[in-house]
Amino acid sequence: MRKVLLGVGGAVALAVVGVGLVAGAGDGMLGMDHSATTVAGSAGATAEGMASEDMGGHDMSPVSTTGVESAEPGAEGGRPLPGTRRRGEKVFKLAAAPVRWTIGDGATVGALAYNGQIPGPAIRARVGDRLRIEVTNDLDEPTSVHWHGLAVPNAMDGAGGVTQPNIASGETFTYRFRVTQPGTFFYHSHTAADRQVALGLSGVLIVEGDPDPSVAADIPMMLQEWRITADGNVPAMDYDGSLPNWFTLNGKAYPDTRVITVKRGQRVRIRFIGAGQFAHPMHIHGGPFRIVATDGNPVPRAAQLTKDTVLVAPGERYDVIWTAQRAGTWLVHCHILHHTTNDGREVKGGGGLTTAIRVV
Ligand SMILES: [Cu+2]
Repeated sequence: MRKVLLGVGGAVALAVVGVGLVAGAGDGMLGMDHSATTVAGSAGATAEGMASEDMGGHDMSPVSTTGVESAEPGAEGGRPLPGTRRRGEKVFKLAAAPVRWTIGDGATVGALAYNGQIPGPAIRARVGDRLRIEVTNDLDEPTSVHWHGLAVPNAMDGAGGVTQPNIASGETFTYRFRVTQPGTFFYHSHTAADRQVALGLSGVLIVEGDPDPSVAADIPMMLQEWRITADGNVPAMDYDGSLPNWFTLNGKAYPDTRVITVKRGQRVRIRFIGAGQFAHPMHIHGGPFRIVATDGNPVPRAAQLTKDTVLVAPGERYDVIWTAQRAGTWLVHCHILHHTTNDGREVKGGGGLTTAIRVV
């Protein structure tokens, strides 16, 4: 009886570009209901060296929450990461550490996070930027960071144990590379990735090209899955007995996901990011969208598909442009409908991978 698979998650929010995007958090039907329960907790041991169950070698131990700080109440993940300029480089700092993270709908879990956020902070750069990203490992286990989709020098690729030694607990590794392609990317752990990514270690990375003035809102949507048990947060994996029971969009489960507000006629760019280990057919109500980029590569106009559902597999990114045609509240959700529940329950008309675009 094996279980396997990873889960992951992270979702990001934000990036509100341009005019007219009000991005009202949780008003109306998406009101927050922070009633309660702490789901995780537990387990005093540290993650490192914890004897895991015999799951074919996967370390299925829960994230320890002993002595772990909580993110500030109401905190969202994927907040823009401030950078500084130093000698021609854009300098960013990431620190991986455990955190107590409120997924929403009453669930708070122990998770592994960059800078205390799920998903990690959003790194935004421009084509041509030289990046210097200093990664500090404040976990009890080794880690590394891979820049998913970016063409970087091999030594900067972050494949722990392959292109670099793992970053030991307490140490810092500096990644330096130049970004040359505009598009939607993400970063994630590449050490014990089955476990660390599933427990939260990923974040959005966007390389901006020329701005598109016709887009009123630019919203990354990071899709992640979680397995929350009585023992705490354990890695969700695609195998029997390890399947996820919670799903997050930018680190939150509906009804605690962020609603996007735009005006009629405005266009929204949504950047779906499959950060987890499960495929999600993402569907938008109220009219079709055009797929303008896949995996960080622009799609030539003549080849752009117009659809209302796009299957976002693990590791994939789809940038879609949706035009607000009619006033109202239009749902955005995964069409594997188990993924729109919270531990099997539907709350306020949805759950998990559900949010909405409110057109005013
Ligand atoms: Cu799904």
